[in-house]
Amino acid sequence: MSIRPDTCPSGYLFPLFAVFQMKLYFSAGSCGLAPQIALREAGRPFDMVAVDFKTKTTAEGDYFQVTPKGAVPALQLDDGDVLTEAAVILQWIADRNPADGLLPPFGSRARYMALEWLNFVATDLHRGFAVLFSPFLERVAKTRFFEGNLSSKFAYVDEHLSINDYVLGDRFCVADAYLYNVLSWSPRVDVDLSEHAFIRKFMARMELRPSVRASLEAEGLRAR
Ligand SMILES: N[C@@H](CCC(=O)N[C@@H](CS)C(=O)NCC(=O)O)C(=O)O
Repeated sequence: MSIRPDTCPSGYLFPLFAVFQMKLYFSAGSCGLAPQIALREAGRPFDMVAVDFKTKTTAEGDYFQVTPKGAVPALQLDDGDVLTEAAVILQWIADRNPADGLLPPFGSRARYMALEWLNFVATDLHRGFAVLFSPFLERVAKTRFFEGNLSSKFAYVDEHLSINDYVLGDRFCVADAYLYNVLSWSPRVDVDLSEHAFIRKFMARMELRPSVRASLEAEGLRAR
């Protein structure tokens, strides 16, 4: 938390707690969609700041000043601190708004199931998609990577969703927002979801949520 010494009108020094509206740094169609969905689920006010990947700038200036990683998402908190890493931002949003049930309670078995999913989406699916988006790899290498490394993961997700509406069963959590976010990239990298009926149903189910619809609209995107 940032505490800024300041002077009150009567001349005494006292700490002022700087309070800002949260800011979500994003780029349309990127992994900033999931935190945006979570913020809307939590009903938290926030501003959105678009990042230009090519120049690493925003309307405010140099994006490296916000995060030296230069990647989105980044969430500037209401005390001015900046949080990065999608899976961590999602946990922060959920934990700051416990009444919304965006993650199960600390210590519960269900919480660790949700964290398993967050980690799986981040390290297997998100990273896997990053390979498919890479400008440094030929199409043939990407196809081999998909077949060797990713297709079994899609099959796992599809099977799980065949008996669960959301990753935890019948209740939404922030891992669903992240899962939806990365799976929505499939058409952009020619991943064919036609064989994954339950993934497609999950995507359609997610797109019925007002938080998802509003987030897509805010990024100028359309439901599939
Ligand atoms: N480890 C980060 C990775 C974030 C990431 O890969 N962001 C991508 C968009 S989905 C990005 O900013 N790419 C542009 C760049 O790195 O220049 C996280 O999980 O949040």
